[in-house]
Amino acid sequence: MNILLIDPSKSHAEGGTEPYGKQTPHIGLTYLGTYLKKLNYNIEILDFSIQDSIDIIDYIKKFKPDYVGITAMSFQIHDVYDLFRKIKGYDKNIKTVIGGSHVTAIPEKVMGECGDIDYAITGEGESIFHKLIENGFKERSVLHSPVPIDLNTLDFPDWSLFDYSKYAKSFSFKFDKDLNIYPVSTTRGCPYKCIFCHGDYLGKKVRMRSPENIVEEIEHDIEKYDSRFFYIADSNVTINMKRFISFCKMLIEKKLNEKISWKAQSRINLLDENALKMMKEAGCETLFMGIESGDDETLKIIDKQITTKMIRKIVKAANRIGLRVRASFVIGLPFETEERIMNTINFAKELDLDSFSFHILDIYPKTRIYEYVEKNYGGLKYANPEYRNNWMVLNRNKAMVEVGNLSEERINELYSLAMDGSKDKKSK
Ligand code: B12
Ligand code: SF4
Repeated sequence: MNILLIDPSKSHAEGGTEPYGKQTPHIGLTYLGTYLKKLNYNIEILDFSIQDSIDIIDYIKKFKPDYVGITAMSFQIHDVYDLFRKIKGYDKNIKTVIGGSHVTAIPEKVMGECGDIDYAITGEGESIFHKLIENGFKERSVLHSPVPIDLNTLDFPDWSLFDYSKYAKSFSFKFDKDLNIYPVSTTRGCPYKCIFCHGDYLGKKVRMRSPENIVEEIEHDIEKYDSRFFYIADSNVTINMKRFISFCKMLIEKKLNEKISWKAQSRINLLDENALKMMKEAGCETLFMGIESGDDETLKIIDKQITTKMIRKIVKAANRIGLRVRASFVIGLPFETEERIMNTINFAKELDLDSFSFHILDIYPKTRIYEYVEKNYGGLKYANPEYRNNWMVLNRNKAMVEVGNLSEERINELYSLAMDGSKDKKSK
C-alpha cells in the first residue's frame, strides 16, 4: 500500500518570518513515516518548502497513493484544504487524512469546512493512523489514539525518507561552519498554559524518553547520517532535571560532547546554574528561551511564572558559562501600553543576549488568549472584524488584535522598532 505524507509549509518557511530556508524536515511527519515504513508500507514524504515547483496531481499520478496524509499548523489550513480539493477532484477513491496542531485544536470545524477530508486524526498519530489503514472506518470521522505512546518504543526518525541536502544548513559556532541540523524530540506534551499557546495539544502530561534512548538516537544519527549538529525540538528540555543531567553526563562519558554540537530550548524557571554548566559541558552551543516580556506585570498576566529578576540571573549565568542565548519576545499582550512595550524592548536590548526576536501576538485556536479576545479582556479586540477565526492572517508579524489605545498601525510600528538591532551580534 502506498502512503503519501505532505508538509505543506511552502509559503511560511521555518521560523515563521525568517528569511532563510527550511532547515529540518517536519519531525512529526518523520515519526509517522518511520512508523509506517517499518510496518512495510510504501512511504513517500513531500515537503513543499524544499521543492522548486511541484504539481500535486503529477506527483500523485506517478506515486499512486492509497492514502494521503497532510499535516497543518493553523496558518497553513487553507493551503491544505486546496490540496485535499485537488486530490479528491482527481481521484475520489484516495483516502485523505489530516493531522497536526490545528486539527487537534478544532477537529469538527475542520471537518465541517472541508468535505474533501475523510479522516481527522487528533493528537499523536502513529498508532491510530496505522489502525485506520489496517481496519478502515466507513464514515468520515475524527479519530484519536486511545492510549498515549511510550516514546521509548518508537524507532528513531528515518532521515533517509528525505533528501537532506535540500535543507538549509545552520551555522555552528562550535565547528565554525554551516552544517545540516537534525531534530531530536525527547518529550511530548507540555504542562504549562502560557496564554497565547496551545502547547498541550499532545497532552498536558509530559512523556519523556530515557537518556539512554536519546543518546542511542544521537549515536545512530552520527553513524548513519554523519550528523554533527542537533536541535532538541522540545518546548522544555529541562522539564525533568534529573533526566536532563543524566542525559548530559552520558554525552560527556561517551565523549559525544567532543563530536557534536546541539541547540535546545527551555524555560527560565526550569533552569539553574548547574543545568547551564552541564549543558555547556555536554556540547550545547545555543539555548533558546521564550522570555516574552520585560515587564513584570505583563509576565504575571500571561502566566509565564517568571520575573525579570529570574531572567537576568539566568542570562547572566549563561553568559558567564559561555552558552549562547537567543530569546523571543511578544508584543500586543493583554493590558499592554506603549510604556510596557517599551519596557520589553529596552529589556531585550539591555540583556546580554546573542540574539532576540520579537513577534506580534497571534490568536491561535484553543488558547486562553482566544477566549480573552472574545471577551475583550485586557483591552484586546480584533483590529478588523475579518481577522476573527481567520487563520490566514496568522504568522505574518502584523497586528491582528489591538490592545487598549494601541492601534494596529502603532503595534506594527512598535514591532519594527523592537526588531531593530535584533540580529545575531556574535554571528559571522
Ligand atoms: C518543536 C516545535 C517547532 C519547531 C519544529 C521542529 C520540526 N522540525 O518539526 C520549530 C522551531 C521549527 C517550530 C516553528 C514554529 N512553530 Co512550533 N512548536 C514546536 C513544539 C515546541 C513541539 C512540536 C513537536 O515537535 N512535537 C513532537 C512531534 C512528534 O509532534 P507533531 O509534529 O505535532 O506530530 C505528531 C502529531 O501532531 C500528529 N501529526 C502531525 N501531523 C500529522 C499528519 C497526519 C496525516 C497525521 C495522521 C498525524 C499528524 O502525529 C505526529 C506524531 O505523533 C510545539 C509546542 C509543543 N509543546 O508541542 C510548537 C507548535 C507546534 N508550534 C507552533 C507555532 C505557531 C510555530 C511557529 C509559527 C512559530 C513562529 N511564530 O515562528 C513556527 C512555524 C514553523 C513552520 N512554518 O512550520 C504552534 C502551532 C499552533 C497551531 N495551532 O498551529 C505550537 C503548537 C506552539 C503554540 N504556539 O501553540 N516549532
Ligand atoms: S509557550 Fe512553551 S511552555 Fe508555554 S505552554 Fe507553550 S509550549 Fe508550553
